[in-house]
Amino acid sequence: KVNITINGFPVEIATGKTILEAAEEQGITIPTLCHHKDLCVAGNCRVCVVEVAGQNRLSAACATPCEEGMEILTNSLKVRNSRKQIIELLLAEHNADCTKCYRNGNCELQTLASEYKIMTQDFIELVPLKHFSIDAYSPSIIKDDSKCIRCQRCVRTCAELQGVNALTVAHKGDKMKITTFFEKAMRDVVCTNCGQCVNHCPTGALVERNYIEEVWEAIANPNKHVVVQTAPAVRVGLGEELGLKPGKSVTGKMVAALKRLGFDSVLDTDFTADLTIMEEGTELLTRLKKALVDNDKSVALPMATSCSPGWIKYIEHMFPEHLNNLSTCKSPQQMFGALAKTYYANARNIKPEDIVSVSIMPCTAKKYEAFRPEMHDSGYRDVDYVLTTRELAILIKQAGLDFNKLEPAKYDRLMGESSGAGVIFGATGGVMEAALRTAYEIVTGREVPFENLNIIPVRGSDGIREASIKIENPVEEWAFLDGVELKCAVAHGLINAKSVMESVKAGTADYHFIEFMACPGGCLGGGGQPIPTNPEIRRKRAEAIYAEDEGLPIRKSHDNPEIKKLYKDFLKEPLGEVSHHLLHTKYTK
Ligand code: HC0
Repeated sequence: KVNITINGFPVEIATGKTILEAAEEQGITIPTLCHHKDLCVAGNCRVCVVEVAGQNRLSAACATPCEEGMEILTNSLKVRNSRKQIIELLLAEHNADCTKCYRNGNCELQTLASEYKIMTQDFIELVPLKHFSIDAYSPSIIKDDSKCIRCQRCVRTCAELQGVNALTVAHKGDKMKITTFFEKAMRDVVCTNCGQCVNHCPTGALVERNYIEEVWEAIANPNKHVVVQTAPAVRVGLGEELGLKPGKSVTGKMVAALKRLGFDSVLDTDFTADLTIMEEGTELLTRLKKALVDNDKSVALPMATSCSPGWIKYIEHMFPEHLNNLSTCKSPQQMFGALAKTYYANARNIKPEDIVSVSIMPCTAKKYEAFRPEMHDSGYRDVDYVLTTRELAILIKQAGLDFNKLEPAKYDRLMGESSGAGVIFGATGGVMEAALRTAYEIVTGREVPFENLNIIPVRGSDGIREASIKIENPVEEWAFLDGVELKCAVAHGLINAKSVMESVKAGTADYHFIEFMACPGGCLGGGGQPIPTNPEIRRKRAEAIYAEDEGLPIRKSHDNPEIKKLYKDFLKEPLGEVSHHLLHTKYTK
């Protein structure tokens, strides 16, 4: 411990804490721009400066550790004037057209300008705004350099969290900018569309491409039947955009809001998450049989999950020689889309061309996924528009709905029922846990004991986690698995995916099955979730997801009655002909 004073008050602080952390512990906010709890310290914006007695220069609170006897002033005249000058300088080279900015109302620079009451302009506009470019070619992300304050959070996010390095710093001085390889469009570089740069950007320099007007138009068109699906993680994020504290699940109110917005049918991606388990679980067991019984050397193991589109794009770019390791299952979003314009259309007697399929996702890469050429197996584009959790909140606000006053409603039927296993897809490790719940029962013919339904080793926030389950006394069909130790791994955040894939490539990973999610925390930390994000917020969202699972009467995908009906009436069997056509694909890039 060290003893210091902050603004004259003596406090005891754990050794190694920075001034920024010490102040936060004392309930004092020091403004920051380049600093982010997910990232290493950069110390380049200087907005967090504080005065330390005995030192001539101001110190960056984010980069200065507390030392015994330090006397710190976080709010002296000198500190305030310095911060004010830094904010003014940033504004002088920032396109401060705030009313026309997508981040209007949730911009860290705007908030600081408001708090420090920057009402005048003492500096000339340093760089004419017309020199800046807008990259709007990506289906997921818009990059507007005129809004960039060069804090480099995006660059560090892309490198430190994702290991992708699609963004970099080019040039020096007033020409310095954040750009890509050869200044190409984001669409044309290794960007995975994950949107973590969007989540970590303090301003409107990186935002999602929004499809709000397109969806309003579809809803207003009397000739269109607009179905909407909601991803598992949206229900534990949406409340934050609407003024609630992190960690509150708002499933029922969200469904009620979607009905009020005018969607014709409100359905659930969790339903196709359950379906994914049926298909992917069967695929894993089939691969194991081929490898272990038939000794088929062409079978790619470990099998990797394929539902995170940022992860898919990552493996296409970085480990293309391992594309066969991917499950052939489409993601639940795309399975839903393919079924909406076939199974659902038939059952409701609606022409598929009259259906507009909208999905609400915590993810920006889902926008890209929906546009992929593989995703037209219904004969149409399977998913027409993808909105993020943030965009849904905008719809709700534009419609003037008082979210808190809405009576919770239930999803519509046919593709709206889900199990707890479908819900936990939204957290890292959830797909693995859901798969294990079902695979255990298929292989052993015995029910997972209730007290073992929570498969704790695959939960948590460590970037890479491992679990193994020894199979004992399987049913006759799976007798070859008797005594086999099924080895699994979970990785979230592409930097962790990278290290797992390096061991797969080196032949040192003896796993059978690996869950990969592009974003830290899994989808609940997705690039389309409410801003801000940090480890604490993600932990709360995860708690809400697991609580929702525990509260549901059905917690295993194969027990979902609508899934049973789907197989009976339409698909017939997992990995059958119809499934093969609609629900599976092959990535070949
Ligand atoms: Fe996910 Fe999904 S769980 S990728 O993380 O599998 O985005 O929430 O919707 O598709 O279900 C995201 C979340 C999904 C899909 C599901 C999977």
